[in-house]
Amino acid sequence: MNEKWKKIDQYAQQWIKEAGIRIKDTFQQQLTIQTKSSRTDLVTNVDREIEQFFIENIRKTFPQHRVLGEEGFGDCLTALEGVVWIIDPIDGTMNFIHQQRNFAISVGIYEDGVGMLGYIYDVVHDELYYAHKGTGAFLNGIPLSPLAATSISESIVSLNATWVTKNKRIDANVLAPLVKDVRGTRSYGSAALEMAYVASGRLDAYITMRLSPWDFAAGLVLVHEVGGIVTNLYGEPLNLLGENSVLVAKPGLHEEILNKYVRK
Ligand code: 2AM
Ligand code: CA
Ligand code: CA
Ligand code: CA
Repeated sequence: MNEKWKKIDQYAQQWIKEAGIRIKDTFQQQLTIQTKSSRTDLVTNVDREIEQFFIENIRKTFPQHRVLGEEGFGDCLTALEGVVWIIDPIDGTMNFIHQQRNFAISVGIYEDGVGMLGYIYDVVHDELYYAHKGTGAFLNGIPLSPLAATSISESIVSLNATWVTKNKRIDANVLAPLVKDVRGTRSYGSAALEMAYVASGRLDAYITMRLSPWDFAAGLVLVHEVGGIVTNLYGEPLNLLGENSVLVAKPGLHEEILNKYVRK
């Protein structure tokens, strides 16, 4: 890693750990909870405070860098030139509120649209998933192994039950046969953690119908570094400036899910 990226990486890790401590410190406090687009789309004062913490630090230390953050304190981006930090201060806000676990800080750092660094920090378990383009992926400093092929019948796939019941985004019959054929399904409620679980082999695939760039920016770097595949549900590259369906999977499994279930 050259000096420029070493410096960015050092600051990113320092701020992520500090943000984790700040989040844990709020566990004893009363949260202010509001809804955004719907009754299930939640935000708290902590989501906002943590995003602002990152943005203040980035602006002070790297004034040329730009920030895309879920809670809207960053820049309004229409293109991805230069260095862009894509930040989700708390991914899994509903879990944060109800469970005080199963959430993560997600930070992806891109240059001219290319993912260079990815961090997913599981605050409660103190597990930092980290990847640097071309150097590999790590969990608390230990290298993650390249992903090996798995069959559908031996795989654990993460998806929300919403996508196999009547919904606005996908016919409920498309993914129901997949749910029957796999060894098991799971749903953790944090896209970033679910991508980190695919990267670390805890899951074999993750499917969802609606994610924004801050949900997957870090996970994309991480999964690519271990040879996993990330596309939308139609096999196309993800758009880093808009909403996407997302299919993350081990190499052969990705193709099999697309060909046998989605495109059939
Ligand atoms: P969030 O907790 O940062 O909002 C929940 O299934 C997963 O989907 C979480 O990673 C959540 O991120 C993400 N998500 C994306 N868009 C969402 C929305 N409109 N409402 C709820 N969760 C959303
Ligand atoms: Ca949210
Ligand atoms: Ca999110
Ligand atoms: Ca969030």
